[in-house]
Amino acid sequence: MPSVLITGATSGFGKAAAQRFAKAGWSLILTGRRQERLDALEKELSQQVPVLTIALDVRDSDAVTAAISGLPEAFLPLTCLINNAGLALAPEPSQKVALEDWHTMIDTNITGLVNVTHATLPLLLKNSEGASILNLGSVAGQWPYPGGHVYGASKAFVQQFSYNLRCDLLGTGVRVTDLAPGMAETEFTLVRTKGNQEASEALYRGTTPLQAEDIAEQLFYLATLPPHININRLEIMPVRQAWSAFAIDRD
Ligand code: NDP
Ligand code: 8X3
Repeated sequence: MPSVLITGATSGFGKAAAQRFAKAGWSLILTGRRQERLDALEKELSQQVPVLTIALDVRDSDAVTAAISGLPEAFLPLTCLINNAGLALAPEPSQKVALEDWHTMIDTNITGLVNVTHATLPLLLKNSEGASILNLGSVAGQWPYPGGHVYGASKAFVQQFSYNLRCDLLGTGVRVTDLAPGMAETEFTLVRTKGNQEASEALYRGTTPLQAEDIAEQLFYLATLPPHININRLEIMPVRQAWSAFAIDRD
């Protein structure tokens, strides 16, 4: 039975991915910080497949290493890592942002992803043919926009780290993908606005954003491709989202 480790499984893409992989019979290792949500997911999905939940902050490298090195044999070897835990903060311009918010994004989206990848690589290499690392990047990693500052830069890191990992893993059979979604309706904007429900609803109102299940479907597709195929980067937007013109400062 293949197994997948998902970070940030308590909400959005991670939760939908847990449900999608469970539907296909995969064993699940689900992590996130919110214990009660992990408990609810375990209750829901353990009727279908083996589920192990671990309350884990990806920023804590010692905790990440201890949790992953202590995974029970029943969940090994690992077939897929989904590096999904992440967040944006402070939609304001750079000059108005608290430094702490920048640090939180770097610590989570970059350091956290690196922590989990480093701890997990030996487990993926044990079952390397057809194994996958699926990293949640973003369109913000490639395309700039106002208020994107450190969030976009952290996702540019995810893209380049994914590509560089591929270079090192050549010959092992382990695939690496930077999955880069555009606007998707999850708790992402609620987190970004620090709990502003109205701002979150307003962003998605009157349009058709991606849903968490759309991304979960892409993750499952990537993880189950024939083992000789590596999709390096998969960028996906809603049809009702596109780029805009350059902004010009005028007198
Ligand atoms: P959600 O806010 O719905 O989910 C984010 C998940 O990340 C939660 O499960 C949260 O769990 C977890 N998380 C956040 N910080 C930490 C941490 N320090 N340690 C462990 N887990 C953490 O957002 P999405 O599902 O939308 O986002 C998932 C990923 O997709 C992120 O990396 C995001 O940047 C990316 N993305 C999102 C897009 C969107 O428009 N929604 C588009 C492109 C990319 P908990 O709080 O329980 O720890
Ligand atoms: C999240 C998508 O467009 O808000 O990564 O940057 S966007």
